[in-house]
Amino acid sequence: MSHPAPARTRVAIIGAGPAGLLLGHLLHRKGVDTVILENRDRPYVERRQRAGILEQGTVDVLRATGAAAGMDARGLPHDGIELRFAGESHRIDFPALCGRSVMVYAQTEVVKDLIALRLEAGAPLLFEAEALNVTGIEGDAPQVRYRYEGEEHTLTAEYVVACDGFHGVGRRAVPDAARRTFERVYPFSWLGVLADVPPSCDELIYAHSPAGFALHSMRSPEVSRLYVQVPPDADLADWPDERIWEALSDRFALDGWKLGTGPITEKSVTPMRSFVTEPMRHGRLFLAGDAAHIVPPTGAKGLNLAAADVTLLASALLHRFATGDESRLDSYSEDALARVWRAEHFSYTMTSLLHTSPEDDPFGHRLQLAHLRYLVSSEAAATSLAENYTGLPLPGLDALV
Ligand code: FAS
Ligand code: PHB
Repeated sequence: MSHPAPARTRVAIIGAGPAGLLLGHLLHRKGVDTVILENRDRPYVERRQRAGILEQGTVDVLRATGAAAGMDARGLPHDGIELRFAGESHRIDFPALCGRSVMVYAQTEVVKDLIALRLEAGAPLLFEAEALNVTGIEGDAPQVRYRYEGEEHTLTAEYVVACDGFHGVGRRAVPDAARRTFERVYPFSWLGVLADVPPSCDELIYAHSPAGFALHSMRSPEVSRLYVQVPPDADLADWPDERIWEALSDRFALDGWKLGTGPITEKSVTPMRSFVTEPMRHGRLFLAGDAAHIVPPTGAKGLNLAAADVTLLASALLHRFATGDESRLDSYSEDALARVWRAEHFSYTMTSLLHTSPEDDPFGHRLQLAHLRYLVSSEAAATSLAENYTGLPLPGLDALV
């Protein structure tokens, strides 16, 4: 059933990924009028394979705001990860090191849960509604022009939040003179697969090998999620299932351990980049999630950064609507970027540590092994990894409960 094309709201949200859906949920449950515009259809958004790890903070905000039923029923709590290199395997014990853990619960499930909540609440969520541009952001009634059901419409709001990902239109509404971008593109990609085979491990395995990086994750006791480092321009046609399993087995190699294989049901190649745009606000336009920043997925930060952005922004908007005070909105960009750059550094460090790069040389390889050996032999080094991987406590959560 199509939704009438709304013309006015308090907060216009572009994008129904984790950022837009969670922001809409956090505001709607506090009685704030929002509209979410999503240019894809519901099946596409719900089946897009992406992240798999929720930080402690993301788990907390879903639980604290009534969006955790699916996660608590089907999520897999994980207390550690394995680092595998040079024929050795070492566990990083999160609770022992930093008192926090993570949850394995796919982004697809988080998105499905938040869409179901929004539709049950009857809050406006328009699929196949493409935002074309954002104007008036330096005034007090910004507008989103969008195409929906073959016609163009205008949505006027008090605030616009671009949660429209790396390729969205929101970021481009910030004047070039006001925008600074920072980027690093890596000389490799990840080939990710979903396979109908029980995971060969209880917790995630991050493997460093001379042939390249590999990651063994999972989606359930029956479904494995695995990644293998490939050249940046890798073509899936060159990677039949047999070659993928062979590369994974080789890179996880460990005496007495065998990788279970099975039917691959989905495969895709994801390029690797680090990207940040500053500031994350211009006038009445705010940026959140991948619209503002991208991290290489080695640190499992992308989805969790999006959740942190919108938790901070939702509490700032609620404070503004309740008191008229704009100070928290004024500090949103600076506060969010502090967390973004911490996550950028951690993701960059994990990526540089674990991947072999074409120009690598024996010296670089030895540095990686020395770093890995330090991580598994020093409590201080392992604590730093555990703190960053499980994530820092979410800002602004108390105001949302
Ligand atoms: P999203 O990109 O998820 O959502 C943006 C939404 O806006 C989309 O639904 C899009 O259709 C919509 N949109 C775009 N333009 C629009 C317009 N003009 N009008 C209306 N709607 C519009 N992170 C991890 O932590 N681990 C991983 O393994 C991992 N793997 C990834 C694999 C891929 C291929 C990609 C692209 C990302 C991956 N990420 C991973 C990062 C990913 O999880 C993001 O961080 C997360 O999706 C961010 O959520 P959003 O900011 O909501 O952006
Ligand atoms: C995943 O399960 O998709 C996943 C887990 C950890 C990562 C990246 C992806 O670092």
